[in-house]
Amino acid sequence: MTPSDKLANIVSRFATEGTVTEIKPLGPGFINDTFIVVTSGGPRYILQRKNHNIFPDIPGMMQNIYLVTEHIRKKVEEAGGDPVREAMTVIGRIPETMTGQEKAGKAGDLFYQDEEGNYWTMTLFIEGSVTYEKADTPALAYKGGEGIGKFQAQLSDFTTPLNETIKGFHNIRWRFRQWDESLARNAAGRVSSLTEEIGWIESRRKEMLDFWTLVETGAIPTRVTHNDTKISNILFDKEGNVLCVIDLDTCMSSTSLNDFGDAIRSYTNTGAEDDKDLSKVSMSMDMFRAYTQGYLSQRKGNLTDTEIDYLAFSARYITYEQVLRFLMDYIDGDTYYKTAYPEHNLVRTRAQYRLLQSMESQYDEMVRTVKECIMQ
Ligand code: GN1
Ligand code: MG
Repeated sequence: MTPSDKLANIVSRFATEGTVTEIKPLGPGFINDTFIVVTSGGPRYILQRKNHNIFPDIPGMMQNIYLVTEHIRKKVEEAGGDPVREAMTVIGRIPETMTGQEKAGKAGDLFYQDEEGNYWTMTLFIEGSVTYEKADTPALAYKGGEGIGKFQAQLSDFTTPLNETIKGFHNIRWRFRQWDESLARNAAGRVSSLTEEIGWIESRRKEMLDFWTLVETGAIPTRVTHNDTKISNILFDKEGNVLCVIDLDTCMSSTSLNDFGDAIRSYTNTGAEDDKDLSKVSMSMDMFRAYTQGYLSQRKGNLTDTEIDYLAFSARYITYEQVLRFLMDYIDGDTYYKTAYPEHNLVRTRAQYRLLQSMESQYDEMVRTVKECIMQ
C-alpha cells in the first residue's frame, strides 16, 4: 500500500460525504499529524493522527471533545448562530466498519485505530476561517480574550465529568513530584551545571503551592478548561469575529485561571518563547490590558471574587510552570518537547524565566489593571 492508499483507506472508515479527491498535510503540528481531506460533492474534513505517547487515553480524549463540542453546538443553536462554523463537528466512523463490541460502546465510533496502533480522528473543516500565529496588536489580543471568554461561558453549565487526558497537567503539586524525581534521576547528567536555574524553581516553590492549595480546597472553583489558549487555537471569520476555539485535546476540568494565565504567557511576550536574545523578552502591559478586557467582556459577572483576585497571579503561575517543564525536560535529556538543537530546552527555560521576571516586576500594575477592567 502506498502512503496515499493508506490515508485513503483510513479516510474510508469515517462517515464522510462526497468523493475524496485529495488528502494533504496541514499546518506545522508539533504533537499530532494533521491532514486536510478534499472531496467533490461534499465538504472538506480534517483528519488527525493523535499522538498517543503524549496522550495515553485517546478514547477518553475523544469522548471529552465530543461532549464539549456537542454542548457548544446546542449553545450556538440557542443563540441563533451557525452551528457548522461556530462549533467543531466530530465526524464519527461508519457503523458498518465497526465490530459488534465497538458498536455497543459510545466512544468507539469517535476514532479509528489502525493495525499499527495509531489513533485517527476526523472533524469537519470550518470554511472561510482565519487563524493567526501570533497576536501582534492589542485589538487582536482583545478578540482572543473574547474567544476564550466565550468558550468558558458556553461551557459554564457543563456538568459531565471529563476524563483527565494528561495527569496533573497544570497541577503544580504533581509537577513538583515529577520535578523531584527528575532531579534525583539526573538522567542526562546535567543537574550539577544547572544550580542557578534550579534555584529559580526552588525559590518560588512555596508561593506556587500556596496558590494551588486554593484550587485543591475549592476556594478557587474548578471549571471546564481548554489548557492551550494560544491565539492559533482560535478560528476567526474574515471580518475578524471569533468563530470558535479549536484543538480541544487538552480540554479537561481545572481552574479557568490556567487558561487566562497561559494566554497571557503567550500573547504578551514581546519576544519569542525560545528567544536567545533575552533583551527582546518582556511582558507587554498593553497586550495584558487588551486580553484582560476582551476576556472579562464575556466573563465579568460569572467569576468569583477569589478568581478575580488571582487573575494576575495566574500568569506568573503558568509561566513559572512552563519554566519548570522546559527545565525538567532538559534535565531528563529532552524526551517530551521536540527540540531543534541540543540546548533548545535550556534556551526556552531562560527565555520563559525572563518573561516571568518581567511579570513579577510589573505585578502591581497587572493587579491594578485587572481592577480597572472589572470596573469598566
Ligand atoms: C505544547 O505543542 P503545543 O504548542 O500545542 C504543550 C503546552 C506548552 C507548549 C509550549 C500537550 O503545546 O502545554 O505550553 O507546548 N502541550 C502539551 O510551547 O504538553
Ligand atoms: Mg496544543
